[in-house]
Amino acid sequence: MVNLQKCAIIGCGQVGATTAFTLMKSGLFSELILIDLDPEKADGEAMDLNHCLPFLKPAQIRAGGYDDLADAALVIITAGANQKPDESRTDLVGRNVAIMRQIVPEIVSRNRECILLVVSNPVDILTQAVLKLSGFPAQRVIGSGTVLDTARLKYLLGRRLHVDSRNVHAFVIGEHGDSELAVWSSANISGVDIGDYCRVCCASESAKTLHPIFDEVKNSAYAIIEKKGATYYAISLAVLRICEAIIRDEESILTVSTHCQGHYGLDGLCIGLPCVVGREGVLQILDISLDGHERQGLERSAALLRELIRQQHL
Ligand code: 6V0
Repeated sequence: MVNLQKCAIIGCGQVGATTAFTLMKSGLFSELILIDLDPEKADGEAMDLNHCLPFLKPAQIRAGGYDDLADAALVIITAGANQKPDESRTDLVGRNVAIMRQIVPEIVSRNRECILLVVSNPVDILTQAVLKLSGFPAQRVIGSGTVLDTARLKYLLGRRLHVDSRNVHAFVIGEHGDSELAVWSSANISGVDIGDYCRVCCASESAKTLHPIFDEVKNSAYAIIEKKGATYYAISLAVLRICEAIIRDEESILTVSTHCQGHYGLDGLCIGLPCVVGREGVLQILDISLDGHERQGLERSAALLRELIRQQHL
């Protein structure tokens, strides 16, 4: 039996440490285990985080080894190389697949009941790798997918249309990377079609003038990495959101990376799609309607991922 109050994070770099901080502040888990190739780094992060506890809800936060994750309900993988300026996520594939080959057998030899949440990039390929290496049911191997990209689109649309980004409903789907796409055909503001919303509330805009915003979404990581070297705050909240959906069995719709078996005509690959997420992981992939242009974009994104999967023998 796994302990729903316990989570392990593998990789305590910028994303892993920020995720640990975010999870600790949320109070979602009462036990956090930090594991890193560099045990001193994990220990230093645990010490720093523990010093927050007098300001927060009680929790146990400690550096550990793989034996410590035997009863964790969730194992989050943030280990691996990150992008340097001018590198794409797919440039990381060989290095990070090799790291998954080290990590996953260590996890599954101790815990076969947990949910594995992959954050390292290229996240769709690594989710596929973790799925294959773990032998877990597909619903319990989840990638953070395009949850972050969807948040970036909501933020930018909200800012442009002068509306709370929580009232913006629009999905980014496909590869978490250069081939991802925005599903404009169903984008809406609290149920009002985005084109209609522009007409009623924001006459200077139209569905068409908003489309270039998506380039900014796609290039966000490049822009941030160019300026400060890495991205970690927003992804940590995206991870928290996925963890909440799982641990509280929320049945929330999130664009996580999941293994497709026939959905959207795609088969045998992990890719970001709107999914219902709850205690058992991905409960359902939603087959939302796409227009012809979006369907082609998704197929192009899937073709790119399929080629990387082939090259990596996954
Ligand atoms: P970082 O700061 O270099 O941290 C990586 C950590 O992984 C380091 O502490 C390493 O010691 C550790 N590590 C490496 N190999 C192993 C191993 N075999 N076992 C255990 N630990 C290991 O990178 P950062 O934290 O910035 O990024 C981590 C990953 O997250 C990268 O692949 C990023 O590209 C990816 N991101 C994914 C995002 C998403 O939306 N899915 C968003 C941002 C970053």
